[in-house]
Amino acid sequence: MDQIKIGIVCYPTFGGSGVVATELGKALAQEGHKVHFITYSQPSRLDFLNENLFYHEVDFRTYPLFEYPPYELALASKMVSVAQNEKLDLLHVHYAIPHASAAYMAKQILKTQGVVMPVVTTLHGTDITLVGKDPSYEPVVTFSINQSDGVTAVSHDLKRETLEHFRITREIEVIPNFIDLAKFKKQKKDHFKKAICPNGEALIVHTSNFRKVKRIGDVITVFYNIHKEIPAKLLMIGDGPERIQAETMCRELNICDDTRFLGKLEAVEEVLSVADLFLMPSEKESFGLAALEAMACEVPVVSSNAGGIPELNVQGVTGYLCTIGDVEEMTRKALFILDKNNLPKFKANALKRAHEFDITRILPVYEKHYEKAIQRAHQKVIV
Ligand code: GMT
Repeated sequence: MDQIKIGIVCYPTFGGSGVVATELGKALAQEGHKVHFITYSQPSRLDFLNENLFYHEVDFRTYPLFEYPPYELALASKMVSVAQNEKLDLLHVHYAIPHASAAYMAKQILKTQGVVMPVVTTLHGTDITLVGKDPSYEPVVTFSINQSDGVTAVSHDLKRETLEHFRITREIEVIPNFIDLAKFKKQKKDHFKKAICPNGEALIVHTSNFRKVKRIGDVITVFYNIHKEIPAKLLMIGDGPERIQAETMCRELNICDDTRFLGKLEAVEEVLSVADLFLMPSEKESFGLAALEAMACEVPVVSSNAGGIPELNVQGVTGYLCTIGDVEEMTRKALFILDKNNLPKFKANALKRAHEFDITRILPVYEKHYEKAIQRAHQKVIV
């Protein structure tokens, strides 16, 4: 496709949607597109320099009258000014709330100035499955999805759920999440492994934002059960509301010596490089990007069967899928994988599966989607 100028709007945090948006922007920039990130702080993975990458900060004023500062208005205004000044060809917003409705507003303002601004919305999960279908947001989410010139969802399950809960009148294309295998690969970190597992213990890892949907308690319980059977260590990466409870649980179960909470990490792949098993017992998960990152580092996954996880983790091949909350089954499957006769095969399969989600395969799909959205937006104006 011809090189274009794209405005990307996302949450700049460690969350999966922000990671996907940032990695996509970086890959597009390497293809020669000019990519302008529009968000309230520097995205955590926007960590490299490229002449095609730009960052525009949304600054929103607080005022004594505002109990809740109107971020969406400041964002829409910023989209308008970046679109005008940088002559953007397209806006791609990640996570519907409030980015899709802010983009709609920006598009309408630009229209009054004779500018056609195609908008692509990518649905990531909780913008649909938790927050979006709440009556306090649903009409706006439905409207802004229907008004987008292109809509993508990160899994078939998320598409299905969107169509089930919203009156959607337009096509949704499933474009799965991806991984940059040039970056996310197993690194040689023997000294690190030796420091954490001095006696050759099995190393279990969990990464998330420690929210309720991640079922952190199940992670601790499964680890406790594994630890009763074989020597093992647990590394918990990330931070969030459930962390204190998880730490309390570790103290009560007397497993603190074998569990470490590492907080938010920039280079997750360094820890994943020494892991033997990844746990993802989530209640909801539209895709499970953290599991894909583990698989790219040759780490098999024991997960729940929630949402879109079955589209990634292959039963009995890259790991196992268990009923949400079935910690006994998760323990059995974890111990099976960790058996030294089984582990090498699972590790190899995990990596092989990750290759199917390599950025080099997914990037052209996004580019095609952009082309169609641009055409559609311009045709609407002619009609
Ligand atoms: O978890 C969220 O609330 C939102 C989002 C995020 O920013 O972390 O996560 C969702 O998007 C990721 C990237 O597409 C997916 O890999 C996650 O499965 C999805 N989380 C949920 O559905 C709970």
